[in-house]
Amino acid sequence: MASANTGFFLTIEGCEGAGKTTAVNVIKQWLDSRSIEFTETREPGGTPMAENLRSLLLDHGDEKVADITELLLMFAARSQNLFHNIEPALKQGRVVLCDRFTDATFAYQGGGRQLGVQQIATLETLVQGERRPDMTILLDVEPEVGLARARSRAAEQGGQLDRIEQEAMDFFSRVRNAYLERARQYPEQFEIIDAGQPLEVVKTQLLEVLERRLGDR
Ligand code: Z5A
Repeated sequence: MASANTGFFLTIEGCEGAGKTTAVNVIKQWLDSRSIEFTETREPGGTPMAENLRSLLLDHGDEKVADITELLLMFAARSQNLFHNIEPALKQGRVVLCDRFTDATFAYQGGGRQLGVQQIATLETLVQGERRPDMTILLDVEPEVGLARARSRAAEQGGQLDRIEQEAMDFFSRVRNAYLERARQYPEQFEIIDAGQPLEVVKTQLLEVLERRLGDR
């Protein structure tokens, strides 16, 4: 359990349509209800420059993005977010709530793009030093289910899927497997919630995790 006055770095992960946005809102309400001070951010993004990098990464363009370029831009954005948001907030003893972090790189670039673990781990140390999430909530869902949700949401909003969302199903199966492998490797960091369940069940389990891990703040 985390005690008050110590920063706490909480990240949310999952494949597309797992319900991260929904979960982030539940967590924010819970933190507010406890008067726990928090900083919310997301990756890639979180600062003006990192948000520009996000657009470069997700927008469709004519120029094919090399896998290594994608990897380096993810870490470039992360470096900005750590410098401007995450590290200062943790030093002030705040909870940092981050929608995706480096486990997404291990899952998408490592698993999805098959870049492997080693070079990502090297960049992780370069960019983050010792910094790792204190807790990661992994919303685990079958890629077919998550993508169907993401597609229907995009259709409802009249938008289109972003560049990465347009990958083939086996890409997302590798992403999911890489996430589950990370969770197996770091059981103290990860809390897995079955996000294929109805929203109310997911929400109840989320609140149980928050009480257990952050309840004494
Ligand atoms: N990326 C990467 O490759 N490497 C990295 O290092 C990082 C990121 C950090 C942007 O991420 C992209 O960047 C992402 C990975 C890559 N890949 N893509 N594309 P993002 O997090 O900003 O975007 P996203 O993954 O596409 O998020 P999303 O589509 O917004 O998913 P979500 O937030 O998990 O879903 P949601 O909006 O909460 O829910 C989707 C819909 O499903 C919505 O209508 C909900 O009402 C519904 N929903 C949610 N939960 C349920 C349940 N339980 N039942 C029924 N319906 C539900």
